[in-house]
Formats: sequence, structure tokens, C-alpha cells
Amino acid sequence: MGNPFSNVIMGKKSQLIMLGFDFTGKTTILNKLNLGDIDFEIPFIGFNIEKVKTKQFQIISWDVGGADKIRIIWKPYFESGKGFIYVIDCSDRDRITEVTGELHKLMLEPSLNGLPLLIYANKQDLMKMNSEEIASELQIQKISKNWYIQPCCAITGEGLEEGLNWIQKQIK
Ligand SMILES: Nc1nc2c(ncn2[C@@H]2O[C@H](COP(=O)(O)OP(=O)(O)O)[C@@H](O)[C@H]2O)c(=O)[nH]1
Ligand SMILES: [Mg+2]
Repeated sequence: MGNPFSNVIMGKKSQLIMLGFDFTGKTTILNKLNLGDIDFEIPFIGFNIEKVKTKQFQIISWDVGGADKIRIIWKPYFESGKGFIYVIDCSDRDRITEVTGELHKLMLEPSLNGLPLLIYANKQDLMKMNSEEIASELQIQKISKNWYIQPCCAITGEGLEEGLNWIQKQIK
């Protein structure tokens, strides 16, 4: 573990947890970053995980919002995470209160709470919200000390790599 190259030698990639409401663009992001096919896993009814490998990471992702009953199933997945990505749809101002509430709830999880938090502020082609606006909407200072907001457009891929590079620096 003390060897900074051990992950490279073992061929293992750090795992990132990517969450967000449905329709925020997660599947589109995964397709853009992915080196192979998206791998699906359905460990439980109503819980559908997507997994991909990027150059540096393995990313596992699923939809959040509602369905409080299945939250207990999420916990083991959180424990393997080295970074947390929360995807928001900047064109959907109607849901921002709900999206903020869910993020605050997730950050109560001890195993997510200490991770670097990357916000993918997606759909920038539809609605430009700057980072200050988003930080204030999400009240992000209240829930994390190590966060970064990356504006992006999953369709073109703009901003996606920059976001991952930020996480990579936090993990090292
Ligand atoms: N205009 C625009 N549409 C996007 C962007 N990212 C995703 N979408 C669209 O938003 C919809 C939902 O995306 P999807 O990846 O399925 O969201 P998911 O439910 O979070 O996996 C799809 O129609 C995408 O084509 C973006 O950056 N800009
Ligand atoms: Mg999806």
C-alpha cells in the first residue's frame, strides 16, 4: 500500500462513485469516457449499476433520488470509492432543491464524506451556470472541504477529462 506505483503494477484502477438523478447525463458521460463497453450489473431489483474503465479509473454509477428503501444496498459500493462524482443537469432549475437535498443526504454517509467531491455541472450547452452560482445553490461549503465544480457537456465531452484530472490530483 505504501508503494505509490502499486496500483499501476497490479493493473488496478482507483474506483470512483458517480451518482446523480436520472436524465442528468451519467450514461452519456460514461459512454464518452469509456475505453470499452459499459458493463451492467443488477445486484437487486430497482438498482442498476453501470461500470466503465477510463484511462485512470474504474467508474461505477447509478441513479439516485427517491427509493429510500434500497439505500442500504448502496453502502458496500461506497466503501470502495476513492472519489465521488455528483452529476447535475444545469438546465433543470426546477429540480435544484431536490438535487441539493439528495447530495446533502449522501454526504451523511461516512464513506462518501471524506472523498474528494467533483460536481459535473452538465448540459452547459443548454444553460450556462457559473461555478459560484452552482456552489451557492448546492450549499457545497456546508458539506465538503475538498470539492471542485467542473462545467461540462457530455455530448461533446467538453470538461469531462479536466474533472477526472482534478480527482486524480486529490488521490495522489
Ligand atoms: N444538450 C445536452 N444534452 C445532454 C447532455 N448530456 C446528456 N444529455 C441528454 O440528456 C438525456 C439524458 O442523458 P442520460 O445520459 O441518459 O442521463 P442519465 O439518466 O443520467 O444516465 C439524453 O437525451 C442525453 O442525450 C449535454 O451535455 N447536453
Ligand atoms: Mg443512465
